[in-house]
Amino acid sequence: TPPLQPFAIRFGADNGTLEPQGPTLQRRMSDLEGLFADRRAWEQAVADGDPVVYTVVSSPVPEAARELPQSITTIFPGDTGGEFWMTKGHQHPDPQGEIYLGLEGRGGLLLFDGDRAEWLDISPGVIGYIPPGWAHRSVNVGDEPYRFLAVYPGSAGHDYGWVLTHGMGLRARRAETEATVGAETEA
Ligand code: M6P
Ligand code: ZN
Repeated sequence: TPPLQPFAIRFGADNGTLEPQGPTLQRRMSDLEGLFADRRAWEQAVADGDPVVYTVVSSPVPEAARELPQSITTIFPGDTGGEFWMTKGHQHPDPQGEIYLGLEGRGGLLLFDGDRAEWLDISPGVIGYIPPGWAHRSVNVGDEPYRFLAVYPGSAGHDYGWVLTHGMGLRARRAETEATVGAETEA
């Protein structure tokens, strides 16, 4: 397909929409198998109505080489076995950078290069930079929806198997006594 023509995209920072809009997806608890530390709590949540954990709406810019797609992800508030709701997380098979811009709510960006793990607090107005070669996962650490804009190279791709094999180095847990960030080393 030939490159797109110039066009404007209106984004609704307060409702997570993009206009014009491209593909959208919804990830339910059952789509997050093997990712939460507490498997029993995950199974229970799937049995208990399999809630939508997050949604992703994309602009019409395709995931194709040299294009620059964008998407808005909304992670709903919650925890499973004390671990905050989060995206699956992925590596880019073609290691290229990405940026996330916080739009609403309180979240975090968990980064792991297979050796070092980093945690960035993301709130409205904060840009998190994902360098090439770092797997990335987003986490909602608040009690309202957490929403961010992602901008990434169209040929970067998504490798989800890497995270299942290597983990993400850290987990974000709800503290026992208060609902604040608890990023802990993986057991
Ligand atoms: C952001 C971008 C997308 C990604 C989405 C959900 O919007 O990084 O490329 O698909 O988050 O994350 P995941 O693919 O890990 O479920
Ligand atoms: Zn990515």
